[in-house]
Amino acid sequence: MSRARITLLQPSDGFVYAWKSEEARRKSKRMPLGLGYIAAPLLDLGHSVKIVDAALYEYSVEEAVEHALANDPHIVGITCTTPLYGEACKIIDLIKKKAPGVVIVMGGPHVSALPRATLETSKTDFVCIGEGEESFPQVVDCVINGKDPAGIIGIAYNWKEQSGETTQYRHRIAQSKDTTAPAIDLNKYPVPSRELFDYNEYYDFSRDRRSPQTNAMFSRGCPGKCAFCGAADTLVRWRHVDNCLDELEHIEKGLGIENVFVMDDTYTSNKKRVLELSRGIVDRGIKLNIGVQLRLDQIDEEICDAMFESGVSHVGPGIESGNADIIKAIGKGPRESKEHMLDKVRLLQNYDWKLRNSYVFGMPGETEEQIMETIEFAKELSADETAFSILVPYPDSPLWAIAKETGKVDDHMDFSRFLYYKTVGCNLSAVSTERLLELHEFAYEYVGSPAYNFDDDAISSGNRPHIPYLASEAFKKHREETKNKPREKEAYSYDAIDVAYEKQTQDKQAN
Ligand code: B12
Ligand code: SF4
Repeated sequence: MSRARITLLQPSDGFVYAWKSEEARRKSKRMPLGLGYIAAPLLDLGHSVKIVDAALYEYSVEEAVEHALANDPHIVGITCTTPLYGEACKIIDLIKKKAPGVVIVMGGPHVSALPRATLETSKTDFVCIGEGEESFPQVVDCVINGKDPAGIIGIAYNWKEQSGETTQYRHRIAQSKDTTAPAIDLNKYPVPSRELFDYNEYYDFSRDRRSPQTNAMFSRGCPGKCAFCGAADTLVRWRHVDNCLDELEHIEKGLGIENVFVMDDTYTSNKKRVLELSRGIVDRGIKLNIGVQLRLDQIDEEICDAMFESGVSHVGPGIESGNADIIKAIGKGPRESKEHMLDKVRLLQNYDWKLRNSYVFGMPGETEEQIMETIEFAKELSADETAFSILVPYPDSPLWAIAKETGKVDDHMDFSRFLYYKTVGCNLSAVSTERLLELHEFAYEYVGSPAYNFDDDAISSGNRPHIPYLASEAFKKHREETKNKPREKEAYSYDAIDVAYEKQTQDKQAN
């Protein structure tokens, strides 16, 4: 295969966080992991890859294009969430004007959900639908060697008078269970190429870390069924434990980064797995501040002990609502009652880690009383950080279809207001848009928890310095207090998930 010069670009998201101070914006940028993942196999094939993270430096369209074209690329690949679609289109227009020969490939959540509309409303040549590790190198091969793209799984294209959409396609990183193409094997592909990024420039202010942090992803997919989420009810695939531990070791020892946020949709989807991973981190002497997102119905004391011992310093459960009907409508599952959530949050509060509870309002038909119940519940639960989002029916979520039926959204609309905070992209609730925004402000004021990233002072409370966890006094004390306590008989199990994990583990041993 001939060598290609490729630029991978994330458009600027400055407008998404316009309400934050410049300093807070600058310090809460995160590495676009998806670009790192698709860069790695390209490098292995000998292509040259340059990253332009216009979001990190808040480049204007002109600046982004200047950086993107600086290495005279054959191809520019652009990642795109829904609100960034308009910005991405402007960048593409300017590239096509300045360098018409450059081939554009789009990927990411938004275009994976709406590939056809993307071809209709942008000047992109290709859309990679879903995971790009396998399809993108094949597209590069077609472009460089003038091949026919028709056989590539998971693409749509309008390229050189050829157009088409492959019938077999992949969903984004969350594979639908009835996917028509086999899900990619996560262990086959290299870890993200962090070295291509200005990896020391990514901080996570919300976790009070003034030192760099990076993201990692150990599994893809989620067994949950939340109506507003693109990952709902998807095939869960795990990377092998050793593979994840190697990556963590490289982050700590190779790159000298102390903070990692594991972006798995639910870190706790399988208990045995969490215990193995945690034990591995401790046994290898990896000392990192680790952040995870979890579901309350998947945790018990044993899991929490193991996570804490392994360096987990930030946990983020999705509580979502304090109203029983809304909890049900969201699809949280039979075990997520208010009582149960209260119990589990109290369990999490036994540990010296930072707890960030998140909530969402604006479900279809949700009333002001129901929203107020959520706000009261958030106050009762309390947390180091509380985040309230305003629901957006993203095109990859189950709610998109409902919003479409009501005529409130369509595939060709302006998506720049599809944001979680301070904006109502599409109001499906029973409350006026103005009132929703007022309730959102009120929620932060009333709960009194440091608002998630809302201003610099709020963020700096609840600090927890970097500590060697095994030696931590707090941990020793916790261990001492709990060691003789009978274990909670918590037989949490998503049977199908546990079976799937066993199968993947056995497959690894067989290979
Ligand atoms: C970390 C994260 C953030 C971080 C960092 C975002 C970033 N720059 O990466 C922060 C906190 C800043 C953030 C902000 C927002 N986020 Co966010 N975020 C995530 C999260 C949890 C992980 C992202 C990730 O690393 N995924 C792992 C990688 C491997 O997946 P990936 O990026 O999709 O990449 C794969 C494929 O899509 C494809 N691909 C991606 N790009 C490209 C490009 C090319 C050329 C090709 C060929 C292929 C390709 O190949 C990759 C490898 O398989 C996801 C949920 C999730 N599980 O993905 C939500 C998610 C991406 N976020 C979401 C949203 C809505 C937002 C916000 C709009 C929220 C807001 N504030 O209003 C903003 C938008 C900011 C932005 N820059 O777009 C939605 C997007 C839904 C949608 N339809 O767009 C998601 C999916 C969550 C959800 N389920 O609702 N987010
Ligand atoms: S919101 Fe969280 S728990 Fe619910 S489906 Fe999405 S990733 Fe899973």
